[in-house]
Amino acid sequence: MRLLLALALAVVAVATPAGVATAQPEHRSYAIRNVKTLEQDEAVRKAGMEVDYFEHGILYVKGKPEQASALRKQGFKVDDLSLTVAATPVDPGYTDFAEMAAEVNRIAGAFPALVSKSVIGQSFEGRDLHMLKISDNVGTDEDEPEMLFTANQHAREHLTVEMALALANLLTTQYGVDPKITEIVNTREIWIIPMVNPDGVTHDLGGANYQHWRKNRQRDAASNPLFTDLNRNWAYKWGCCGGSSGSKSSDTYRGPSAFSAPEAKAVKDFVLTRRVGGVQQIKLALDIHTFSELVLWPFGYTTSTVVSGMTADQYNVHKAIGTEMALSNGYWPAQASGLYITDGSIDDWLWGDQKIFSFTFEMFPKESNPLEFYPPASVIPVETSRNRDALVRFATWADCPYRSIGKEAANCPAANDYSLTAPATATVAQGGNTSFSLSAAKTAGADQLVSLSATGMPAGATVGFSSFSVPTDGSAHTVTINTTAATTQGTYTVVITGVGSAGTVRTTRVTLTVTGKPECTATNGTDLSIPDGTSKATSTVTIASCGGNGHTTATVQLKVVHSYIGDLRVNLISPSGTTFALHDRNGGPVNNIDRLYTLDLSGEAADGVWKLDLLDGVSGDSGKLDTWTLTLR
Ligand code: 0X9
Ligand code: CA
Ligand code: CA
Ligand code: ZN
Repeated sequence: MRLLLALALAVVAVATPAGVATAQPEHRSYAIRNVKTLEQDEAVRKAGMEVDYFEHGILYVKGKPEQASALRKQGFKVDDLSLTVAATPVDPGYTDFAEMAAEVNRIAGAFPALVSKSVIGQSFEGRDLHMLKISDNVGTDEDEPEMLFTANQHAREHLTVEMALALANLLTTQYGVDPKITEIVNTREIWIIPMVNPDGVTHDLGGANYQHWRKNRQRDAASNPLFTDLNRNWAYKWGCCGGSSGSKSSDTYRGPSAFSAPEAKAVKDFVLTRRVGGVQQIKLALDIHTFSELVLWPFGYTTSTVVSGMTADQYNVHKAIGTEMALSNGYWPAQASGLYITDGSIDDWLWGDQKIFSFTFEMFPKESNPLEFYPPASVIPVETSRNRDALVRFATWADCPYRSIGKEAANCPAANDYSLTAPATATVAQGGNTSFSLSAAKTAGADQLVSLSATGMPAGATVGFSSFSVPTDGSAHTVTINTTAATTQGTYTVVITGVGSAGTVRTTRVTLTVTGKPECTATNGTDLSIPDGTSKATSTVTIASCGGNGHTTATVQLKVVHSYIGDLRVNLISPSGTTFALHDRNGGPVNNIDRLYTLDLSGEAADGVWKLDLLDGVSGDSGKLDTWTLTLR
């Protein structure tokens, strides 16, 4: 339960060596073990402790040392988590407020044609909230899809400001160098707010050691603390659902009212200025956090996927774009509430209130370790460049996020428009070919001539069109997909793209199933329980007469039902004994795995017994292997 544990520890500025001046904790964090019954739970609450959350039979609470000793006398095992946090010296390699301000000014000065800098407001303590706009003709509000990047709502998540600044540097220094970056800067308007919580950052970096500080530094009229978790202060379903705290000392204190925090309010007010003629210009947003290596999307306040304010299509767009980014950067994709319920978070508001497709990154590290939020600054280059490709892909959807599910004609109509239609599915035997019909039909404006192409084909397969250029008159044309004997069996999403003579780009998607040599694939669908703890479960399949080696793009389709996949390791072991890691403790507390893994098995003889090892690693979880299918060629 790593991310949550880190969250629970955070409010307490602790374990600094004697003599070092630091904020004294008002409350300490405790873990109360073996809370099994409601009566025990009740006893803890009666002792006056504030419950943060419950996980793996452990109740994480905050309270006073007297309350902890009272509970110990009643027989509870109460661990003082404060004592487990090591003092970590501040690493000067991270960007502080003054350095961030200098850097945004430097970037704006160095690229005046591409970058403009502004200040969207002030923090509680009066620090400027700096923002960059990056686009061609940056001084003009062009009719280009806009994107918003925010970072460092949480003070101690210092890697996030580095990510925001690295993105600004990427977009500027690579302009005119990297064609993809040039295209993004020419066709989008990108807003970057690298440090949403400068007071918190300044506090966190203000001593010899980090302060483990998360919230802002707000105080009430009497100067009493009103330190607020900015990512619980947004108005959409604010405080609705147990995903934030009403207690001022809590690390997830939501504030006295929505947008009570000046930093959240300033970002909100800026976003509202991007409504032009009633149309929100910002189409995509990313809020950057650490840690756990996750890509999250709304809603956080509910575990329902489709709910009032989120249609199935809208959920699927979030999922498609989020999953694409996760496949690029190696993070785990999930709906935000799969982690834990949050209410009043920025992404719920950006979507729920403004219909901006919004995402949250939780950056490095994947797991908690003694360093938690504070990896050495030496990780900055690798952990920021790691997201480069994911962010480039992200930007490509900004013109019409619905394109990610092939529904742009319905959702992003153009003046001159047409829809492409093909069957939803097609099946082809390995080495054979299949044909289906395709048509382009005008829905608005002028007739167009549409040139066709396809992506997403299996390796070695080719596509043919009866005509590469078709009119938007609805007439039927033929698409043929040819495979070879080496084409890997499996399921593919073939995206057929049309570019109309008036510039309108439309796509249609065909789910293509390649049925292969049946001797080269095997399924074991027998449920296998995964023991809780350190002994592994092993499932096997036997490939008897495939012959030769596996393919470079062999696959394992894996379905696991498990309460905490962040503890789970899943390895594939070839007949010769080589281990291939499929899942290595990704995804934190997210439930279940239902995923296709692609592996290079070309160095492994196909025939023999293939094993799947599943190891839970940590106690407190239960689960089972549901089914798995190995496809070698
Ligand atoms: O709790 C949070 O705000 C985020 N985790 S962190 O450790 N960086 O504090 C997770 C937010 C996930 N929920 C939503 N994005 N809605
Ligand atoms: Ca522009
Ligand atoms: Ca604009
Ligand atoms: Zn955070």
